Amino acid sequence: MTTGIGARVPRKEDARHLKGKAQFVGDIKVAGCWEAAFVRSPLAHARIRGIAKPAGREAQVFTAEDMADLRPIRCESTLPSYKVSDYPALATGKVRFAGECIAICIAPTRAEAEDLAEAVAVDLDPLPPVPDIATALAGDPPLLHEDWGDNLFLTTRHDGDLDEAKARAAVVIERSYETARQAMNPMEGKGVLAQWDHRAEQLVVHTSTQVPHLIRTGLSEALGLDQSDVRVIAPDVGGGFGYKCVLQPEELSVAWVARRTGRAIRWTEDRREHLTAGANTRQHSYKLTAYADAEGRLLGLDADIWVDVGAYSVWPFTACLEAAQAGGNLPGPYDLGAYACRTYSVATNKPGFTPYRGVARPGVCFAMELTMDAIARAVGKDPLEVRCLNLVPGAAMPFTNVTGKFYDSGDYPAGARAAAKLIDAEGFRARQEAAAAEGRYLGLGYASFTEQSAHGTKVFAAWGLPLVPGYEQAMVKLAPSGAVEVRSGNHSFGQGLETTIAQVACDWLKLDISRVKVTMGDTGLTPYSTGAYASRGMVMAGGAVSKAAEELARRLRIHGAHLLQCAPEDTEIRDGAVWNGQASVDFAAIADAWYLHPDRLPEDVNTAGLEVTEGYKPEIDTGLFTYATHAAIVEVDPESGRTEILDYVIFEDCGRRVNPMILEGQSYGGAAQGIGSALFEETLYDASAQPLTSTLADYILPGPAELPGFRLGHAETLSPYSRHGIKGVGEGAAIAPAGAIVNAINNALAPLGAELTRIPATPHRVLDAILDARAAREAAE
Ligand code: MCN
Ligand code: SMO
Repeated sequence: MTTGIGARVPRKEDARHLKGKAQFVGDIKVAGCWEAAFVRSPLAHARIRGIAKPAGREAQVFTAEDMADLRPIRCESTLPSYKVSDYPALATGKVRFAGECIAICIAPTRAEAEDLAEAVAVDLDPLPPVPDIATALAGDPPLLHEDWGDNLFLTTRHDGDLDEAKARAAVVIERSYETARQAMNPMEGKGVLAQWDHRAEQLVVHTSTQVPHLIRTGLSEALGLDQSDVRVIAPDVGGGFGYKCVLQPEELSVAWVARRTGRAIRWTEDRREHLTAGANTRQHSYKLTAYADAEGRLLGLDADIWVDVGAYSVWPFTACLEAAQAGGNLPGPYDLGAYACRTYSVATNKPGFTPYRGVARPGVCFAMELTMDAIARAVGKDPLEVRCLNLVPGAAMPFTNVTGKFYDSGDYPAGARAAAKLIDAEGFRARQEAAAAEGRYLGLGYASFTEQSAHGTKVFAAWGLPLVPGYEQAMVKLAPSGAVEVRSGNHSFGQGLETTIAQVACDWLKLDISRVKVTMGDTGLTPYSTGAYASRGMVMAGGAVSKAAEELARRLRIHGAHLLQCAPEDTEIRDGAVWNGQASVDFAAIADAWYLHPDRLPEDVNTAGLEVTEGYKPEIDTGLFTYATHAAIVEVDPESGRTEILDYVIFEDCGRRVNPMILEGQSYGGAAQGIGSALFEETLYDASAQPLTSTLADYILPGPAELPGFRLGHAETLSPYSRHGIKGVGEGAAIAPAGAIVNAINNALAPLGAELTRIPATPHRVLDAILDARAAREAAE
């Protein structure tokens, strides 16, 4: 069986996970390691009058005053109107959200560190809080960053001329949409362990991250150390989902204290810290006006998008990634005529935004897909037909859309039709009618989207961010035993890269995956990589491994040919050996010749040996666009407001699939998170910006009982612009569920005239929509 590209290989990493032998930050044992706990602000907005350390324990407590030499997290961008926030590791002068770190306490155990944290007295002078966008933008609001003059991190505009669309429009759809604030909830929270290595003269930081090399860059800049004085190791990571691709203030404090005290220090995020202080994302408000002709063809779209991004910009993506991406991605997979959009990244007294699987697109897909259905209802057509009328067809590829996005390949309407077929949309009508006859409410909904993956240099450079991802390097080496070693500075944190980059190497070197050892995530052992986010891991790390493995294969054939006494052109690689006709020399013999018996090789042998480092970037910077349509059938109980998902299909095209089994897992997991957004998950704050959802009893995650048996379909349109035609897809399945499910709910409730425009679609909101529709009907009668 081949274990190369396209094989359904079980994941290499699963054995250690299933046996409980994996090593997360919390599993690492270091002699003399102390644990850290943070004193966190009880108020959302306040001036710090004073901090009193407990008497006799001063040496175990550190505040911003102690860390005067530590630079704050400062994320610049050259976008016009962007305002920079200084995000200190420990609050300085003022606190800007409940849960912000004020002091770090260290002790031999976490329990002792927490006791110490409770004994620290913080004197706060409350300031009026900014709990939401309305307060932030009201006349003369309290200011988070006084020198700004307002509470806006950034506004962006896309100006388009809508006059013709307005003049020609047969229908005009105006809607407001809201998506909830959320937390990512990876199984493993954030964790960091820092220690000074006297022998290497390095700060060694084990941290639960998707981006080890980036964290090294960020830490060394903030600490004022040379990058070579810092080694970052990401061990096993129990999920990241975007939360773990930014530099966190706790990482800075722990690193600083370890350096100052000379002691190993660890902090392990607990669930309450995660839910209240760390992970905030997703909260968007939309006001859309869509202009369409009588057939349902979109002529123009006008949009305002507000994003409640919290108090501080995260490094290196800023607080504005969501809104800027939302403005650029709202048109989605559609060829819409004219487009105008304004976005507002609004500062509030909440934790700063971090990216979350799909970044902005779950919100824009929800808004756009509900609008498509509203157009379909207005022109009296099937929502699938209206979609197909507007989706970019295969014949138009490659296609540059209205915001300048370059759709590299695929056939979007064909994908939507395939999803409809898979869910048996035709048969559904009869099913819906039969259910209606029994007084039951069934609905079918679609959502289509594109996922810009592995977008790189020019896209990020245009935002003027401190980090512009570019070339990715990887090393592939023939080990003395004849096995293969792959080293990548990217990381595997659940999405399976550890297995799939090995598969890419197997593809060139034609050996079984059990013979490939993968080392990732250690800046001391791997070439620079900006890491895995924006669904770039497979394309970038896979591309670099592919190039390096190809070159190693070429060198192996040269060495093998010499040992076989033939020309390299007359050889081929298979079964872990170089062959010339019936004669072969296996990799172990080639390795033996290079490492231990170079006398068997010619004098003019390539001295670069059997260790190859190559770099890679796709031929275009604008990204490879994966696309998909999700379709859901739901039943809504109008008495309780409960929604049950009866069927759910995903039809997706991510180019060449490296491991179809892993991809199924990516779809299931992503869609589960999307269903969380659609029906359950919501981080709530009260009017004083106090978090209300601080446990998993308040913040509702979907479990197996709430999830449907997903059914999947695939097309495999190779991208002409990436190695092997691969496109990224890790975020995709999280993008569409809210659109598909709420469209299905609205389809089910159409006989009652109810329409939901807000997620999560909790029973309470469903009932409200039904009651609102009834009240409107009665008022009209
Ligand atoms: N893959 C494949 N063939 C392709 C594309 C991808 O087989 N054509 C597989 C690869 O195994 C790859 C995985 O799918 O590892 C996702 O690939 P890719 O789209 O390149 O995404 P990244 O490797 O960059 O992973 C990050 C991405 C993002 S941005 C988020 S957020 C997310 C996601 O992946 N976080 C995850 N999926 C996750 N899955 C898990 N279990 N945990 C997370 O934290
Ligand atoms: S949110 Mo994924 O790490 O781009």
